[in-house]
Amino acid sequence: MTNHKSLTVLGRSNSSNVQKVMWLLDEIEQPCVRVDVGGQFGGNKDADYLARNPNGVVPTLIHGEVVVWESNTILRYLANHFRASGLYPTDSVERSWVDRWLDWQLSSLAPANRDLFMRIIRTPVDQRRPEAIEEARARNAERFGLLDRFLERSEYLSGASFSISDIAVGPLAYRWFALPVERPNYRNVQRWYDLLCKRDAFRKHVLEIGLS
Ligand SMILES: N[C@@H](CCC(=O)N[C@@H](CS)C(=O)NCC(=O)O)C(=O)O
Repeated sequence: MTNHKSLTVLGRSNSSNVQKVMWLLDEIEQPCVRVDVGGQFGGNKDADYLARNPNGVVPTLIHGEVVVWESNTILRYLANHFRASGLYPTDSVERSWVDRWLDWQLSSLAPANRDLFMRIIRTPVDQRRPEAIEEARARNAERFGLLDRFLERSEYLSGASFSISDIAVGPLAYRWFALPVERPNYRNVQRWYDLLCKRDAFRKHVLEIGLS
């Protein structure tokens, strides 16, 4: 589908929530402009930013006159708008298989994953607390263990094909694999993650950005 309204993503490239949006835009071949906001760039607490996104977090999507925030909502919006039904099915049952993992990512995996990331990458070495890191590691191991059991019988998170639920969870799986922590041998998560690593857009927007 051709796009006559411009797409702008406000958010720094090393934010996992921005990465989801950039990854999907690449998958559906929609060009966009990304503007560095948040983190070291700031701007996300400025009045004009807050007028668009009252949470003061990134990402925010601007599509012509339309403003969308909450990264998983942005994924659904883009998939709907550009009719990417392969990535977000229109059938109500199949759609629920995608939605449940989007909700799981936001409510269950993200808090544990963010905690582990912040306690290592965003904490100076001399201030790191091993017991807090271990507690966050164990919570992540428990979440990925659940995923591992599910992926025993499913190629991707929402069934036989890749969807926006894989995009939502992928950047956090990258952090789990890249952070210097002990991991149980989750064969099914590893198999699924290897599939993600074959995708150019995942490599470009997640792997090549790295941990920062
Ligand atoms: N649930 C929100 C979370 C957004 C969020 O927490 N964004 C982080 C970056 S991943 C943020 O804006 N942090 C403040 C900053 O970058 O300055 C979403 O999925 O969009």
